[in-house]
Amino acid sequence: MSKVAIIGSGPCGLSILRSFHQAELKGEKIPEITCFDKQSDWGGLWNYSWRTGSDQYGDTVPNSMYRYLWSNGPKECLEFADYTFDEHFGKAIPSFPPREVLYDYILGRAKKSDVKKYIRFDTIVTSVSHNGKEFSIKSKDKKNNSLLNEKFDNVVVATGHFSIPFIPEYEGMKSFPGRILHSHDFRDAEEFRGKNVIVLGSSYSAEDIALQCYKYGASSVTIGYRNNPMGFKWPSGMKEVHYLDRLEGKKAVFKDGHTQDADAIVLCTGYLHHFPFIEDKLKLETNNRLYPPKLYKGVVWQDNHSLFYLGMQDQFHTFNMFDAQAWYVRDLIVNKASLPTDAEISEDISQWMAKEGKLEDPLQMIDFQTEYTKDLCSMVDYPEIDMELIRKHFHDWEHHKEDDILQYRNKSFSSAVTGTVAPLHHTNWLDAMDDSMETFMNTKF
Ligand code: FAD
Ligand code: NA7
Repeated sequence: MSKVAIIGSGPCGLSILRSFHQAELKGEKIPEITCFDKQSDWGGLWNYSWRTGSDQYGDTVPNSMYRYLWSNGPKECLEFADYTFDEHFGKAIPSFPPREVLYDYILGRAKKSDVKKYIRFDTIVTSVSHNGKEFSIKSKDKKNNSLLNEKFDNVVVATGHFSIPFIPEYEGMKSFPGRILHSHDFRDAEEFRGKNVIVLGSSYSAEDIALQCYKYGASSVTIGYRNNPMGFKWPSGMKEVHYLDRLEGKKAVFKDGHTQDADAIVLCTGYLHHFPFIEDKLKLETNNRLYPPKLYKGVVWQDNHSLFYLGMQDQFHTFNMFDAQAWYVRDLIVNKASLPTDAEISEDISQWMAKEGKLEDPLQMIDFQTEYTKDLCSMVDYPEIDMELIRKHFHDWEHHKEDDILQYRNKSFSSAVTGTVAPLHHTNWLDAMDDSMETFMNTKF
């Protein structure tokens, strides 16, 4: 029997575990599976940790999620086709749940699939290499401080790419008298109540952390964009200016001449695709983009077809896209699907990357990733899901954000699997200070 290693038990790792379980239920033969996770529990980033820096074993903490994080897109866009929100919660719930609710949903499916038995927790993969025939994986059981070196036929890298922060330096940082942190280490917006906060960046982390600070009572929030502003209609107390030039004591001086006294600076400057444990010839090298290079169908390593990467794209689509990727990878591993020639693989990758290069705005990017996900779905037996409706939802969501960035989470969407229309939440997101699942669920919608 072939042996498969899955590195990571976040949403992507759980998707591929689920895909094997589904095949097994149909009576298909599945390989011998080992899943490694350096955390002590599953769910990846959704398994919130208060920790920053390193864990009790001295290993870096992968988690980048923070308290009060609510879904930043409609849950209907990420719903699993084979495990709906209705099935999990037994009733319709609003479209933008807080983290704990989504975590519960992810785990609900994982528990039903009985896949925990495959996962070795607190076990970090320290080396992946290939000798032309098989993979060697070195791992360390952090609890027992024991090392293992094992052989595998296939490796699936599902380690995520929002864990290792990219941290730039600006003039004056060394003498800045306040707190400087990366969004990776941001845990609780309450810390910034009454403070003047500078947020650098113009993507999802900058947007959400700036809004969090506003919501939980920061005195002012000044966002410094590098290339393009987010351009939302920010409420009074928030503004967007052009890029930090330098810090002079506690004064932040921006490229457009704007100045702002600051108590704290949050660097929302993105993350690195960082795989120090993978040997160079197998290592994905990319920035955060919709079609990383050298990955056929976004998942198969071009130079070694026994190696797969899941979820390495910049993400509009998430959980059901990870599923579509996982189902395809599973079919390749069990030889239910086959790959075209090297020339065709190369051509396919080039075509997708050329299309990606022409994308001009978020709506086109959404369309691109929807087409990509549809392409994968068309190749596998993933259950029916209306990707066209999801595309429309994402477009509407973008428009809602443009209309009012403080209100977009108060909208309702319909399920692309069941058709269920989400009820409106009892409290507007801006006024909902308690993000616990108990409070969120303990109401009649
Ligand atoms: P992860 O969730 O990062 O899981 C990777 C797993 O791999 C971890 O458990 C880690 O411990 C393990 N691992 C890593 N390296 C090793 C190693 N060497 N050995 C063993 N194990 C290892 N998506 C949404 O759909 N909605 C949202 O609202 C949303 N909000 C987000 C907010 C933040 C702050 C961030 C950073 C991301 C957000 N995302 C959101 C996107 C997120 O990327 C996905 O939802 C999802 O978590 C990706 O799953 P993953 O399995 O690829 O990676
Ligand atoms: P992203 O989406 O990769 O965005 C990174 C941002 O960082 C982006 O706006 C960059 O600006 C900005 N950046 C990068 N380098 C710098 C420097 N040197 N100075 C200033 N700004 C810089 O990461 P996020 O953390 O926002 O989002 C990651 C995930 O978290 C996402 O999937 C969400 O669901 C939550 P640019 O646009 O290039 O001008």
